Parts: sequence; C-alpha cells; structure tokens
Amino acid sequence: MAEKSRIGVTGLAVMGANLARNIASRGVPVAVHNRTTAKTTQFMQDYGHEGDFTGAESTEDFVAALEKPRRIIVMVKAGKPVDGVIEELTPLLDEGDIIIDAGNSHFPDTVRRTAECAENGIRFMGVGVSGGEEGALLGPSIMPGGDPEAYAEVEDVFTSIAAVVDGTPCCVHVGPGGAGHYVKMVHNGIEYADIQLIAEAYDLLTRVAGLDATAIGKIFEEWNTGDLESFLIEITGKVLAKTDEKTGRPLVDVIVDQAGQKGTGTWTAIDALGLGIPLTGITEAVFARGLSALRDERKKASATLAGPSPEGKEDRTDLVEDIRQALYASKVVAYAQGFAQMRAASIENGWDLDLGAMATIWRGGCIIRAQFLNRIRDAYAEHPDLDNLLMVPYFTEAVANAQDAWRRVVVTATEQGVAIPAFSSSLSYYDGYRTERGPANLIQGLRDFFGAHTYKRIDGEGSFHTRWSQDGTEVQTD
Ligand code: NBP
Repeated sequence: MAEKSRIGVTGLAVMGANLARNIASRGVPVAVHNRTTAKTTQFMQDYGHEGDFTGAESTEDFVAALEKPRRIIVMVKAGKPVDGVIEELTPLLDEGDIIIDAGNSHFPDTVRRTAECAENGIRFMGVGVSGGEEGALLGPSIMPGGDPEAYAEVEDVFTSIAAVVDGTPCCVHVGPGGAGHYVKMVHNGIEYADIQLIAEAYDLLTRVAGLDATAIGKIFEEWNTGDLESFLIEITGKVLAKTDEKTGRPLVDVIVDQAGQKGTGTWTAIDALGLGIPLTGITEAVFARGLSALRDERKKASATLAGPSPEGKEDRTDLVEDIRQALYASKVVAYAQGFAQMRAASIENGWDLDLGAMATIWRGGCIIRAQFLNRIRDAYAEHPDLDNLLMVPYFTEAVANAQDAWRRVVVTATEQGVAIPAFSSSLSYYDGYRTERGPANLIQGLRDFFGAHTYKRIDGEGSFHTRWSQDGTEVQTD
C-alpha cells in the first residue's frame, strides 16, 4: 500500500493547485482532489512529476489517502461550496481530524463552521492566504486562525511554504475562531484603500498635471524607490508602462473605467460600522468602486451636471511631489484605521491579536507587502497597546511633514473638480482625530431636542435632558 499523504488539498483551481505544488515542493506528500475529476487528472498530468502527489478521484479515496489526524485544506469558492465540502467530508472523518478552510471566507461563517465541526469532533481552522496565484505557488502570506493545537499539527508545513522576509516566515497563528479570516478581510480592505489612493494619484497626474500613462508609469517607478516602496506601487509602474498590442496605445487607456469587487472590502466596511470604528479610507474605496460601476449614469451626468474640468496645465514641478506626499499621508491614515479596527475586533472577540505580528506577516507574499510595514511592526513592538498608529513619533512626523502638500492636493483637486474621496476623507479623519473639541455637542443638542436622547455636560457627571418644548428647564436623568 502506498504511503499516506501528510496533507490533502481539495479544490484545484489556481489557488489550490498552486498551494498543493508549493507544499509538495517542500518534500511533503500531498493528496489532491477536485469536485470535477477531470481537473484532478489534469493536475496529475501537468504537475504529478513535481512531487509526492496522490490524485484522488472520489472524496472517499481522498480521505483514505491521508495519514491521521487528517489535515485537509479546502480551497474552493467561498460561500456555500465550503459548507458543501464540509458536509461531504464530515461522515468520512474521525475525531481530531482537521479541516482547514484556506479560501476567502467571511469570518462569521468561520465562527459558525468551527462550532458545527466541533459538534462532530472535527477541528476547523479558518486560514487567510494572500498573494494570488503566484504567492500560493512561491510563498504567500498566511494568516491561520483556529484551535492552536490544530495549528501545531500544520505549523511546519505552513511556515515552510510561506514567504520569508529577513529570515522570518510570513505566517503566524493569528488567534482562535474567525481571527485568521478576520485579519485576511482587513488585509483585503487595506488593499482596497491602497489601490484607490493609487488610482486617485494617477487621476490627478493625468487630468491635472496633464501627463500620459508612460510618464506616470515612470513616476511610480521612481516612487517605488522611496517611502512608498511596495508591491502595489511597483506593479502600477508596470501596468502603466504596458502598450496595448491591438491599438499601440497604453493599455490602461483602453481599459473600461469600471472596477469589479468580490466583497471583502464591503465586509470590512460593514464590520467597522458595527464596531463604531471610523474607517474612511477603506469605505471610500468601496464606494468609489460602486460609483465607477455606474458608467452609464456617469456618462449622462457628465453632460448635465455643472462643475470645473481640469485642463491638465497645472505646473508639474511641485504638483508631482505634492501628490506623492498626499499619497503617503493618506496611506498612513488608511493603515492606522485598519489596525484600529483589528484592535477593536480583538477586544470585542477576545482574540488577543498581536498587531505587530500582523504587520510582520504582511511584509512578504501578500498584495499589500511594503517597506512601510516594518515601521508598523516597530511601532507595536514599542507600544503594544497603541490606540492609533498616528500617535507613534515616526508616523506623527511623517504626516506632519506631508500635510502641507496633502492640503494643497485636496484644494487643487476640489477647485478643478477631480474626485479624490480617499485623499480628502483621510485628511478629514486626520483633522477630526486631532480636534480636541469637535461639533458633536450640537449633534447631542439636536438629538435631545427631537428624541429626548439626553446629553452629558462638560462641568459634571450624569446625563441631562432639556424640556425643549415645555418650560425649557434642564433635568438630570441619571
Ligand atoms: P475559485 O474561487 O474560482 O473556485 C473554484 C474551485 O471551487 C474549483 O475547484 C471548483 O471545483 C470548486 N467548487 C465550486 Br466553484 N463549487 C464547489 C462545490 N459546490 N463543491 C466542491 N467544490 C466546488 O478558485 P480560486 O480562485 O483558486 O480561489 C479559491 C479560494 O481562494 C477562494 O475562496 C478565493 O476567494 C480564495 N483566494 C483567491 C485568490 C486569487 O488570487 N484567486 C487569492 C486569495 C484567496 P470545480 O472544478 O469542480 O468547479
């Protein structure tokens, strides 16, 4: 009888196939399976020679091919398919076996599945994997959540396939239950904000500075040698430099300006609303994709609604540098918000997230990998209970130094009628966060007037209500 496989992967689309190949490349025997058998056959034909693979046609054969406790990575489409696979596997598994959902599942589903699997004695892990198909093959960032003892059974495999930065694997146990998928969700949310900020910079460089895609590509290439150095800035340079084979024009100029989305940004924004955490960067990025999708409406509105149109003649000398600084400052705000959200969720769910470790595992393998994350890791190393990254001297100074440029960019864009929702909302958040006394006193006054919602006073304890429509006197309510 052939030796049993150490781990199994079911779901052999791009991510699952590449993850299985990555694991096998470390000398680990892997059983592979896919709902549509032809894909398993194809996988074995294409990659079977690369490592110690066992191709299984049926779920029964797949389970039988695994050593115990069975470790099964599920890499199928997020949502109902994951439940379907768990349902199919459960009767075939024994107590203590481990199901690892490594897709982009929504964390409440992971919490539910963990409890459902536990009823059958099965250990369930929700694991975030980032890096796309190339990352899955060559080294992703891995965010494992779930039972720590179950994690110990796969830790060696996960850390061996993850990206490595400065000798440290981009994989660490995140926390129990849905913590891994939660952190992956916020990672994707931050990715939305990063991409939106890049798109706004590109828009300003195109329509206000009047530069073409090739010139802007070179600017991004240059930016990638400084503070902004990151995978997304690097690939922006490459995308802008690409010529369309059909027309000979820059490829970006022939791509329709409608952004797609798969929902993780929306999940992040909804979760932040529930937690009461201001998450303007990510949420505006989700809204901006929504607005981009209204292409027909925008076409009509562009012929109807009044407003300035940029002429692309702005003096470029200082503008390009101003945009770079505005991009950096807005990015700091987006990350500060995302990390504040993870902190709030950690407290709410009792996850005890190590935020410095999250920054550490995002330094390589994932889409938001960047130099900048070293600074965040250092910030949490020094101040583990930090309320907000903006309060760490490095970021306080970075934003203080960039803010004049940031304000000029927001003014210029506003005067010229260019939408910059992420740049401007990040600046508003910054100004709001540094305001000791804001205007919410009036909000409380209004709420008390129409709904008797009460208010607190600056000169004493307790809650108060004014009898607005009666004699105007104030009463203490508690
Ligand atoms: P897809 O998300 O496109 O899913 C395709 C796989 O799901 C195929 O193996 C398919 O089997 C299987 N599947 C479906 Br669809 N319905 C099923 C069902 N009811 N029962 C069993 N299997 C079913 O694959 P992917 O792009 O490789 O992504 C896999 C996971 O990784 C997703 O959760 C995704 O969000 C996540 N992820 C993707 C990326 C990326 O860059 N693509 C990055 C990070 C994470 P079939 O062959 O029989 O149809």
